[in-house]
Amino acid sequence: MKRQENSELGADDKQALIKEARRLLTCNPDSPSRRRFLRHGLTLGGIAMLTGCDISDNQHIEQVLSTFSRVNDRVQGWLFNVGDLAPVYPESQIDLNFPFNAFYGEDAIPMINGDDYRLDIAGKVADKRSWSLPQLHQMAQVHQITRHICVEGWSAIGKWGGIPFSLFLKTIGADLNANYVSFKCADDYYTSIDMQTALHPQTLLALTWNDGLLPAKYGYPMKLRIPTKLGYKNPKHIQVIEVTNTYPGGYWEDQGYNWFGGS
Ligand SMILES: Nc1nc2c(c(=O)[nH]1)N[C@H]1C(S)=C(S)[C@@H](COP(=O)(O)O)O[C@H]1N2
Ligand SMILES: [Mo]
Repeated sequence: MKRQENSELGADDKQALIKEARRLLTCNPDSPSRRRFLRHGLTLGGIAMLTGCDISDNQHIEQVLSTFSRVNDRVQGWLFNVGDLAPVYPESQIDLNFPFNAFYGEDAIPMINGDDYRLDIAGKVADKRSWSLPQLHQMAQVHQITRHICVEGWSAIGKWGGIPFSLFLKTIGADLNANYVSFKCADDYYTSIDMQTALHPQTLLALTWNDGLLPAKYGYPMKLRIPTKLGYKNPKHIQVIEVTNTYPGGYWEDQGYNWFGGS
């Protein structure tokens, strides 16, 4: 399936968008999202629309998410402005009991030996050499505190550190005009993102969580942290990164989850 991002909205898309916006406006008459929506009109980003609703209320998150999952990828691509930043939070708001989630239980978390771990690079990339963990840790590292939002109806704030993914892609000589970056994980999970999201300033190849090594349950030795995307677009235990023009899909996306998966 070929996807188009940021292309002109068709009449059907506009109809769908207006319908969803109307639904959002009526979801809670007193919510900040309603006020924000009225202030920003249709230029309001998907992020603001989502976080504008009371995000500490899980029922409300689910309500808003189900609204968004009915909006197609193209409309989401249009709502999502490349420059929009996901909210960041102070250290005091970090959730120390961060939830674990995967398509299996905690007993099946892949145990990866960091000493012989290699990150493989494939596709439209100039330098396909694989990476060891020490090599990755030697690259420039940044930290960010953001909210992870899962479609199953929970969200939590965490601190992740690692390499800005745009820097990594430039370092390996990735074709930045390619459409997709795909990820294959140690547990057979896979997902893919559009190049604009890959290059977003907050998209991080995360090696740490709360200033320590990324724990096994959260994706050791490395995950992609994308605060502008829902949880299932954040692959853990990454083994292969591929730059491609062929739509790669994803574990949940191939079962009907929205591919764009913006938050
Ligand atoms: N490799 C791998 N990555 C994955 C998943 C998975 O099952 N396997 N689940 C996704 C989903 S649905 C969520 S909500 C988050 C959960 O991340 P956490 O365990 O750090 O909370 O990981 C995402 N990435
Ligand atoms: Mo999730």
